[in-house]
Amino acid sequence: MLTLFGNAFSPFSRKVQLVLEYKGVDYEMVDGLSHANHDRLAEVNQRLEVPAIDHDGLIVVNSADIVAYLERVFADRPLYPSDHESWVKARAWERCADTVIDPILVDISYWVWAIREDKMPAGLLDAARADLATIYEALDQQLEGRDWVCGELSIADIALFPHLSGTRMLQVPFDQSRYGNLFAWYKRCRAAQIFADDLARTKAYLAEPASMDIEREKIFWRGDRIEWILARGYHEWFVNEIEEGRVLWPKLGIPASTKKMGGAGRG
Ligand SMILES: N[C@@H](CCC(=O)N[C@@H](CS)C(=O)NCC(=O)O)C(=O)O
Repeated sequence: MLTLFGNAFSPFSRKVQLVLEYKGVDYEMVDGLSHANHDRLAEVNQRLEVPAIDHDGLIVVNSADIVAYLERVFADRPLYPSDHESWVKARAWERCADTVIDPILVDISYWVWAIREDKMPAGLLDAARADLATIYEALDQQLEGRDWVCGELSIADIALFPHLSGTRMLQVPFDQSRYGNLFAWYKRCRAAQIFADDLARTKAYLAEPASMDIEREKIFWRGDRIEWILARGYHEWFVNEIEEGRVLWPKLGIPASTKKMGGAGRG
């Protein structure tokens, strides 16, 4: 039995769910960010982050580790390219999605979904647009002459899609006139069943009242997201957030020695 502790609004959780769907793995989904499931999530991930999976009692946390685990255990329909160069590229784009694109988009999203009375600090949206433009440009070049980021559909496409699907709503879209290859790729993704299903799940989740049962007053701040906001000069704003009590810190994510929390081999 495989349980995904996820959330339909979390790009990392969506990445893992897309992989499960692509590989045709049966799983049950628990909304790990809902207040109602707080204790269940704490049992599998001390950091209180989604995604995490429980596969017959073996717990795996962190999306890239989960996907690597799924790739080992469910080897059919591989998502990492077999040739070395494409493998390196696919990992690099997965990492870029996780650690570069996610921080920018999430850091400008708080004024959309969080409960707050202030406005986005001046210049933050422009900083996001400037940084994203360099990423869109690189992706557009990478997609020249290719249907998918690394040739065949791979983890690169799956990791990027959930983030890029939110860019219009966050007012940082990639225009067809400037980024034709990227725009065509996004259309190609949307036409594929797994991505269409992913968008439908997120849309349905946002429309239901249960989606309000997550923490929306305090922001959960972790490494990459802090790095981007500080690197763009918003340290005073960030310190004020801490002083005003609007920050939630992740707990220490130390692997436990028991099978339930650990990384020991299965079976
Ligand atoms: N490096 C982690 C990042 C996961 C992450 O940032 N999860 C966020 C949701 S997107 C989370 O669980 N935040 C806790 C919260 O918002 O309370 C991964 O790749 O799985």
